[in-house]
Amino acid sequence: MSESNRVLIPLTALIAVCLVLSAPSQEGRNIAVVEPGESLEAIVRKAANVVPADRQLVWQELEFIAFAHFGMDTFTDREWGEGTESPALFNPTAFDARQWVRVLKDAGIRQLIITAKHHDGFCLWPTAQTEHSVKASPWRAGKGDVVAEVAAACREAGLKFGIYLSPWDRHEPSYGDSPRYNEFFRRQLRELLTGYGEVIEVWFDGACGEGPNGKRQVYDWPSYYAVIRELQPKAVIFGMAPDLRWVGTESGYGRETEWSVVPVSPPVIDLAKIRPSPYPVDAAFLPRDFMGPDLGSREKLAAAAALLWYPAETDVSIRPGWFYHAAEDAKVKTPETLVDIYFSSVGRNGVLLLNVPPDRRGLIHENDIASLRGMRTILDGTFRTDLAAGARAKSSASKSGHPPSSVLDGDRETFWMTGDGVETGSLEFEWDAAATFDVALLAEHLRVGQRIESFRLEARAEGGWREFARGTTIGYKRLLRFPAVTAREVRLVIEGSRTSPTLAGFGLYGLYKMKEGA
Ligand code: FUL
Repeated sequence: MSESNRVLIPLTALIAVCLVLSAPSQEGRNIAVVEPGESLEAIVRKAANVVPADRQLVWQELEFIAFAHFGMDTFTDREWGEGTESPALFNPTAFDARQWVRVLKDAGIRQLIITAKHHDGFCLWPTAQTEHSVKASPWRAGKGDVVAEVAAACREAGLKFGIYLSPWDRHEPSYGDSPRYNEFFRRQLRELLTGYGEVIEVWFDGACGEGPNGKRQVYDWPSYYAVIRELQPKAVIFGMAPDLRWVGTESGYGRETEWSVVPVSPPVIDLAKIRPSPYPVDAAFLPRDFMGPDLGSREKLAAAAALLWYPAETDVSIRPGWFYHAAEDAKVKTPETLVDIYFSSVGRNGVLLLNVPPDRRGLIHENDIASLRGMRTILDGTFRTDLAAGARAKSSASKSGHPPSSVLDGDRETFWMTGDGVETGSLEFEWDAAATFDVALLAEHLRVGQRIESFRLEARAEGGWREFARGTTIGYKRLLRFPAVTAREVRLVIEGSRTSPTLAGFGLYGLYKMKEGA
């Protein structure tokens, strides 16, 4: 059995797991159980061989996605409605989902998640489960369907589509009568997952309250996952679910050290319930937020009962609030702040989920559009020319079939790798003429796992190699900014890795300054 397969064997499920592993797909290989008495060294190597499920990898490759908080709160000027709002208030005057999608696509965003229902319970689609929806509103004489128009606009423009269905529902009378509300919620999920084409992400927060009966609602998470897996098997589930982890802040800034493999132990995971299936964790996982500053270091791994591929999604709003408020029109984040957030989320092994809340017209506001355009100008200007592309690459040692030139070919499927058991290494890049740069991009090949723990970048100067940047984790993508360097030779030194490190991409760029183009 190969190194990467050896990681996943809860003894009790040996045979069935081996059947799953024989498939070419990555499904079912995103969790590894730690055996009692296993050494730290063995656990670390095991963590380095946990891989994303296919749906997690597809999501990661989107890099930059959007949220549209739109609904009753847009018209009441609130952030959290109470559930008593009259549907008569919902009446956008110039609703145009195509405008949203155009603006987002131009900004380089690849998916849109709509708030189909927020905490106030008002539904943006004509659900059959309650009257508290667009069909009771004056908008389009009660014949409108926001979810349908957004889904269609996304499909037309080639954007992926996702839904946020708030479990907390302050309107629904059955809320708090747990079995009844769970059934109501599953029915709503069914409507959304059958009536609107492909849904690629379902977003759950953990907000929870008491119902009119004075009882706290107990959500039946595994039964919600089952509906999603049945109806949209390619969708990832965010937050209160085992697919995607909330990064832990709403600032847009991820951790400098961001491991996609995190240790899980009871009560978060019930080892007896892990099943060899494409969704091995669904029945075993007790959802909660993972918020500490260090989630995946060796020290944390040492105490793990299991190791889960659980990557970070970094959500932030372009405005102070999640919903549109006219009073915040002058508080839209600047292009420079959005770029800083991009570097600190996408550039730190996360996916950026940027909320752009449409206004009362049902349009993205001009100020938000201007900021997004400015951000795109800076990002395009920065990443248009990869100065590393024309370099000659050589390395300390590489595994056969994984030459150093693989990191410069723009293809994430080809990658450089050290020989078996070699956990450090270096790559050198050389040009005919000196280049000047102040941004570096590094990318691991996640299909074999996340491995690199520490690295430095050096430029050849008189008297030898001089360090100009360093970092810890890389993962899907690591972006670094540093004072400009001019050099003809650059070296990446991998100082530590959990097993043989890989590198699928390497780039050097000059950060675009807004005034140059203004
Ligand atoms: C939270 C909600 O309470 C906020 O209103 C917002 O929707 C944010 C994205 O998620 O859980």
